[in-house]
Amino acid sequence: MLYLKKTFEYDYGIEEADVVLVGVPFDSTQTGKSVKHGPLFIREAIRNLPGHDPALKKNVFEETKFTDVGDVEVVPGNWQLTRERIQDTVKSILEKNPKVFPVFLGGEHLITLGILEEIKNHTKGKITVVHFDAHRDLMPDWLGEKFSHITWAHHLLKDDRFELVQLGCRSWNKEEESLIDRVNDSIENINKTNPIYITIDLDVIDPRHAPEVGTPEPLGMNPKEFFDLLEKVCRGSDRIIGMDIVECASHGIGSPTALLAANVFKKVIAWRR
Ligand SMILES: [Mn+2]
Repeated sequence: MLYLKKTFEYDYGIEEADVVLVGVPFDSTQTGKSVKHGPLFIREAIRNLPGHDPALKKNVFEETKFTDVGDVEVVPGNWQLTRERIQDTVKSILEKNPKVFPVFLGGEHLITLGILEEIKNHTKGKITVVHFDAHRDLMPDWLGEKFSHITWAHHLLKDDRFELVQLGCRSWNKEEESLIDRVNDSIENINKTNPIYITIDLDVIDPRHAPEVGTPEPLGMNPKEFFDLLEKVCRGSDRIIGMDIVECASHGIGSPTALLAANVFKKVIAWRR
């Protein structure tokens, strides 16, 4: 008998899994607190979550086939090489199982760009990206650098395969304002037929509840408001094709921010169809 505790009690191969978990511990363009240990502490929080959800009257972890493939081996200080490795990893996963629901744990927000650049090659038509964040991340560059955690959404908007819905934003630079009219600000405006990818910067939640993030921003939502909004996007939807949870700057066990992230993971898996 092997007495081993993994992230999930049920660990399937990529080919047969419903959900694949991938860490992306990249933080080279981060300007605030380091977020490279986010995947480690979110995983630890997931490991300690009960699978049963009293509100939904089901055990989410028993009803879903999970696989945790580990972390992408990122190249510190080099986005282009890291981007290739993210894309190769996403490509391999989706070639093995086109129906699997990939969940990425960050790491800084720039990783979302690499993930989506590959996901679009495996998806038909436009993808609606529902982006929860205190910030818009629409800067054309940061200190002359075009690829940064606050420029990734600018790149995304230039690609007509994507439409962007930004929720919870409360802080941005003057340079970003010329692009705001190309972004939706309400879930009422979410396209009713497109596949949906969800990206969550944990700083969308108020720093009182999620203090360990790369760039905390006051006057955010409380967790209840956030989860209610997320539920409206996800509940009963068969259009959610992937998700990432980024900017987790946890540095220890029992981190409230990692615990919130773990609950986001569980709830979205439970709500989507
Ligand atoms: Mn942010």
